[in-house]
Amino acid sequence: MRILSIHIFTYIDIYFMKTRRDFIKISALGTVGAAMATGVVSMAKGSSLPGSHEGSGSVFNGQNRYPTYCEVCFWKCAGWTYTDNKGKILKIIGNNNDPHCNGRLCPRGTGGIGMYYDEDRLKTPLIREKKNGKPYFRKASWDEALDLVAKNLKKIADEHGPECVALFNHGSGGKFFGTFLKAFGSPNITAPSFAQCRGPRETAWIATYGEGVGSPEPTDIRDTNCLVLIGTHIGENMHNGQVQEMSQAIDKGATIITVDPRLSTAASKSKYWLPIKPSTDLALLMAWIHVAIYEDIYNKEYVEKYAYGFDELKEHVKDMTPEWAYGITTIKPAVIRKTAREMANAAPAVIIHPGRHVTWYGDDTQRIRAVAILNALFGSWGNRGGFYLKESLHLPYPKTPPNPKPTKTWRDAYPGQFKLASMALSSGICDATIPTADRACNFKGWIVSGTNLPLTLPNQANTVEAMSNLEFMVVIDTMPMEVTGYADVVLPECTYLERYDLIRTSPHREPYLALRMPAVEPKYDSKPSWWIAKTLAEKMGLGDYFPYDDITDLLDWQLKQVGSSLEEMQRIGVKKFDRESGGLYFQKGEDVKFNTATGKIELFSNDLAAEGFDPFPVYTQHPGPPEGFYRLIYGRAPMHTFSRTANNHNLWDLKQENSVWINPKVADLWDLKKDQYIWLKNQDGIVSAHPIKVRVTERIRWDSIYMVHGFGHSNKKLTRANGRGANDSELITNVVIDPVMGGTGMRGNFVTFLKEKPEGEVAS
Ligand SMILES: Nc1nc2c(c(=O)[nH]1)N[C@H]1C(S)=C(S)[C@@H](COP(=O)(O)OP(=O)(O)OC[C@H]3O[C@@H](n4cnc5c(=O)[nH]c(N)nc54)[C@H](O)[C@@H]3O)O[C@H]1N2
Ligand SMILES: Nc1nc2c(c(=O)[nH]1)N[C@H]1C(S)=C(S)[C@@H](COP(=O)(O)OP(=O)(O)OC[C@H]3O[C@@H](n4cnc5c(=O)[nH]c(N)nc54)[C@H](O)[C@@H]3O)O[C@H]1N2
Ligand code: SF4
Ligand SMILES: [Mo]
Repeated sequence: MRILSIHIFTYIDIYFMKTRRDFIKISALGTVGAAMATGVVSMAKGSSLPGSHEGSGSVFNGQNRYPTYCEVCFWKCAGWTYTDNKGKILKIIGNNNDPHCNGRLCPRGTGGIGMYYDEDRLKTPLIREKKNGKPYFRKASWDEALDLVAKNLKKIADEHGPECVALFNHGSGGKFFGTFLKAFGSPNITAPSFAQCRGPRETAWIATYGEGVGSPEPTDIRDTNCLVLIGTHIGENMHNGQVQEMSQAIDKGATIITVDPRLSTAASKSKYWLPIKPSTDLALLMAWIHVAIYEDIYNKEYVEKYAYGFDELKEHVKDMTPEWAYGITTIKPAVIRKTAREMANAAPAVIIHPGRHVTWYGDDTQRIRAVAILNALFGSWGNRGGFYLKESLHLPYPKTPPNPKPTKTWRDAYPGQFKLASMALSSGICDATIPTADRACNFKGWIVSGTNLPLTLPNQANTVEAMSNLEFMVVIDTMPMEVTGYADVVLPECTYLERYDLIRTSPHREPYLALRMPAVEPKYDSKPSWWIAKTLAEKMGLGDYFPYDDITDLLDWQLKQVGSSLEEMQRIGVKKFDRESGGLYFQKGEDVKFNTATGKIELFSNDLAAEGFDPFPVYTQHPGPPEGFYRLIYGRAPMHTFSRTANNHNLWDLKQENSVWINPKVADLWDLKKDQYIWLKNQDGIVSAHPIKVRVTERIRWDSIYMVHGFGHSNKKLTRANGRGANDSELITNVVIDPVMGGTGMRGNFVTFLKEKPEGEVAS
């Protein structure tokens, strides 16, 4: 019998408040020859500097090439960075042996060089000071800056306990700060990629299949016969391998069904585009489940063998007919039936895609549960053309002392709530930083690595208030972003092209390893995270938790445990291993024990029932726009990643600002013209800080407007991005929390249009 592995939670989590902290425009930037910190770092083999690129990599066609994996988004494609003999970076191209990219990077990956060359980069550590009551940043040496961080963290630990420090992280460097924080005594490590992104999906999948979907998603798109995309806009959402496989599937004649209130790129390539009324997808999903069961077109053999709770499900959806769903979704019953039959015809080679950014309306775990159930009815999980059974390689880690046992976690701030959240909630920790009388747990210090919280968490005023209440905040970033303006200490990380990180071990069809190594020395006075975290740990007497002198020693040791070496990986970049967990798909009739309470795929969720939630998804209505307002929906542009690339000159050249998509009927009504700049005002009276260009298009429903997230920067130090386009985050003031796992539903916000600059009303 195949026993599916237990889902391991890699992040645990926290909370808290106090000094008035105003945003500072970083003004003290400039090159500085600050002294190296005192950390003990010994020379690595063949390297002139710790973690250096020199003496490694390889020569290819007369150029030097160094393996890397991309950090412009979290698909982590492996590639090669090429330099000339003077050490100038020439290009980055994909590694042919990497299944994340198959040798081809997306435009953002190719343009990643722009991060290295960006002249607006953070160049030296900075310390917040005050002169005549006015805050400013002054340049500092690493030694001084890290001493100050150590002193403040120690003070918080002494006065409130180390658990009152939280780490917010997104990206490779966060792992080192995670090691540091756990050694320091806090379990409160969080990333916005949970409660602002795929948290509901992971929770729904664990409740149904006993394991999360994970990243990259194990969607077997290349062999699918039918791909259903529900508000997931692959093609604009540019996750490389997925986009490539989708185009392969289209070439092979797969049916694409896209459900989106907007004619997305994916919708334009689809056989069926269902322009659903936003916020009603759960009704459509339940109607599809109804059709699958009552037209008897579900996969009986699979359901009988693997699923639990079918009879109750059948009863539950009895009245959830396509006619019922039509009144809610505006999708015609005939279309609902026809598309359900398309899925059944393709089954089990059908994928109802679980999506990725799924924190929409606050009942998101239940919506994704419906997606999970529909996949189970068609037998796609563990079948070719559905979802393959992913595998990754475990890399051993050298022995370190045990971490101190924390006495409290972020969960103490939410007694009895969010028990099914498998990771800490960034929004939850942010909220618990604002002191309230009844809160058992409050946060006093934040370490922020690689996440631009004011643009990432909804309800910007709340985030700013939380930061104002902190006793201490240190930010590790590559750029002067909104978040760095609130820090007490800013630490400049070098870009991914200038550093080593941990080996990439993400799951795929086969286990793969990928190496990132520096192609050039760090510019300015920037340092890699491994060095920053290790040096800070040493200053605090926690050096034993970083049991290596140089990152290369650690990587070489780890690689040797699995029969490779750093030298080999420097030459090949990516290494594939054999699967050990069995076949890529279930064998016909194979016995499988899922990691759920019943050992089955739970159509009826015992986990949800035990916590008092509906064990089957139930559609609830969400408020629609008030008169004269339109629902604010947002998404991705293929050439940008969130807010991190807006100032990258390569990608800025491709797209300099976002625009607001408005239906022609609405544009007529408001007399709005193409390319006119307007301000957006939301239901709570918040006006966008910057104006946004109008795009009049039939591709959006009349009741909604659309914009790409990540623009509308307000940090003047971003010379290209500042003031370009509008920022959706500041307009997201209504947040509906998912009661199951604490995700922040962000699509219940509505905007209206202001044609004149609204003096006195603009947010910042
Ligand atoms: N309104 C709104 N909010 C959203 C979303 C949305 O669509 N709309 N999307 C949500 C989703 S899906 C996600 S996953 C999150 C993403 O949230 P974030 O990851 O916070 O996204 P970014 O805005 O790109 O911020 C990344 C920060 O990391 C910095 N950075 C880049 N590279 C490095 C590096 O190598 N080292 C260090 N130390 N820093 C680096 C950048 O300069 C930037 O400040 O946002 C969520 N929030
Ligand atoms: N180029 C690029 N690619 C990226 C990223 C990036 O920043 N840039 N970020 C990556 C990350 S971390 C994530 S999480 C993913 C996110 O990407 P996805 O998971 O694909 O999606 P979202 O951003 O949630 O979805 C946006 C789509 O949902 C539609 N939509 C809005 N409201 C509704 C509704 O009520 N119902 C339905 N059915 N559709 C609706 C919008 O019109 C839009 O097409 O993208 C990843 N890929
Ligand atoms: S999809 Fe593009 S940006 Fe993301 S890791 Fe791959 S190449 Fe980089
Ligand atoms: Mo995300």
